[in-house]
Amino acid sequence: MAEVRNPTYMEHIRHFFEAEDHDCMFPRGKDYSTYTALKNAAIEVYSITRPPNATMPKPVARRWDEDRSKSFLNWITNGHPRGEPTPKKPKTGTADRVRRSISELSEDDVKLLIKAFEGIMDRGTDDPTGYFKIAGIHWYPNTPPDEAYCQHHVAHYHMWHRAYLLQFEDALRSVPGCNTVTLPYWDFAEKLPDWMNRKPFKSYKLPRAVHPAYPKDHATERYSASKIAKNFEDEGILATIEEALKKSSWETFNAEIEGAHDSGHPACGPSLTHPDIASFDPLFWFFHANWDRLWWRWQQIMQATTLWTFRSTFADHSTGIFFVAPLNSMRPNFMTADQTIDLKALGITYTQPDTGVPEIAVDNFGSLLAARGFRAAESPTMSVRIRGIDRLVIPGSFRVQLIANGKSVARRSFFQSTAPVDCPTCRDNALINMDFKVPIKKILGAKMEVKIDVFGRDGKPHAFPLSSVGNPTVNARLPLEI
Ligand SMILES: [Cu+2]
Repeated sequence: MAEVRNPTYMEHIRHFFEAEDHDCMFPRGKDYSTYTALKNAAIEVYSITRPPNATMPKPVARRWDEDRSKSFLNWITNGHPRGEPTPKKPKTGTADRVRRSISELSEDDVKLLIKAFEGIMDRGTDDPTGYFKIAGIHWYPNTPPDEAYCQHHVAHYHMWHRAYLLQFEDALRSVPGCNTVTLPYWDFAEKLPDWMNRKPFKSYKLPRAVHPAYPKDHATERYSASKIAKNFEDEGILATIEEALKKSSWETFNAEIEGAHDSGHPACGPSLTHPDIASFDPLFWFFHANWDRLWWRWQQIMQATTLWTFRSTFADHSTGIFFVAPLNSMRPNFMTADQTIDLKALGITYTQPDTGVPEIAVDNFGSLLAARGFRAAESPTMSVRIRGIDRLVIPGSFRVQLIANGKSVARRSFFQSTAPVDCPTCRDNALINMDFKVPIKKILGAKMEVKIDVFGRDGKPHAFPLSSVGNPTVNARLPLEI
């Protein structure tokens, strides 16, 4: 490689280190795997890797040449620019388990999937490989505070669900004759196929009560395929996913994609609306396989498919603590969070629809160097934050809307149980903010209001007064450009 005059961390520098380098240095307390860590250690790294007297990397064959060393020095003298990576096209690749879109399944594939689902649904309610027991891990009948497994709005949200899906897929494959089955995903851009309205996918009947509100024989319910498609459109979910995939930092991607996920749940039907019984609806599994596929898609685009490259996308170095023992642990008996990152190493891949690669977005709501000058965008989007919503008093998933002159201009939902106050994870994170991006044209001069609706067990929204949720405040910012 020739010397790079203007290298950036995301495009060049992070790739100067191989997994073996991190594996060797990390246990000795030398963490060079995130932007902040490497920036702080840059001079030291330069001195130990500089030819001809380098001491690192250990294998002589992998020592840095003059050009690489000079490129690294250029990065230091230019002020350690983070920059953006060139997005990479997501690929399917080879793996033991290829998870395909539900629309890609042949008639025979669907037959096999039916057999596997019925096989685990027929198992006893105490069988750890049975549908009831596995679905019950998500919330009811495991009511907090005794058992609260489910991870939402926390660092392990994606990792926990990846491990959970794997456990479910293993159960499907344990049904005799079904050892080749893989969990398919539901690409939200596609309408649900007709076979989703047939047994055993249409609904699941509880073999025993899980809560007074959900007695034995309660059947899960969801909306029609066309109503679901319309809800996804109205809630702007596909657009939010597209935006999330452009974010090059893990924290920003994670927050945006989980926001889209939160709006997706109530869009599907009454049972999926709240975590309480969401995973008993068979659609839950295809719905969540898609969120997992989208995470993997993002990992591929950002070249963050291994633990170390994944860490290179952390905007905040301290995010890394959640991937190191003991904070990496996930209950019940799941693998650890760091073990979920490399899906390929787990023998799994997803087919990825060819929808191109996104342009990486530069976050212009952040701070710019004043010395470089700036200007306001010509057709700007305003960033609006509703701050300090006390979610513990809201009985279930809820929706927040921005209303301009009586018309809804932006909305987002938040996914939570009907009794958040019982859950220690929710209590730790009681006051939340909701962020919206609104084209300023839509709200200029308009009378603005904020409206919160809580979804009932029947999925219907009911107005919830702002005064009862701690009187949240509004912050608004305009983006700047260089
Ligand atoms: Cu979910």
